[in-house]
Amino acid sequence: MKKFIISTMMIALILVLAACGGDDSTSGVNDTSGGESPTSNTVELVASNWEFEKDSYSVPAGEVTINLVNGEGFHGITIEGTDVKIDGDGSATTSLEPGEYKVICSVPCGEGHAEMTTQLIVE
Ligand SMILES: [Cu+2]
Repeated sequence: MKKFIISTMMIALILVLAACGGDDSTSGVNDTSGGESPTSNTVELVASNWEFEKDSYSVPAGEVTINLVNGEGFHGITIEGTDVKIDGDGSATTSLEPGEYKVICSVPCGEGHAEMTTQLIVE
């Protein structure tokens, strides 16, 4: 009788361990694009002809590092109301107050240049 109880408990234990192991693969992979809350104070803007990769970028207020990557063509950025200016690939670090800043292409890059803007939201 004791043997029966022990083996039943062993089977139960194995089932519990197996269930836990199976659960692990599904947890922690909730990295969908829905979460927009800025956690990094570094933001990477990718420029192409003639747009930025995103309509807006978010960073927390304070010291912010902006990286500009030219994915296509040659572009630059200036951020209105700040001293940030990057021509071509590069980066700039500045301190930003909360607000919405307009980012414009600083290099006359062709026919779509005038509409080449994006927004930097500092929260
Ligand atoms: Cu341009």
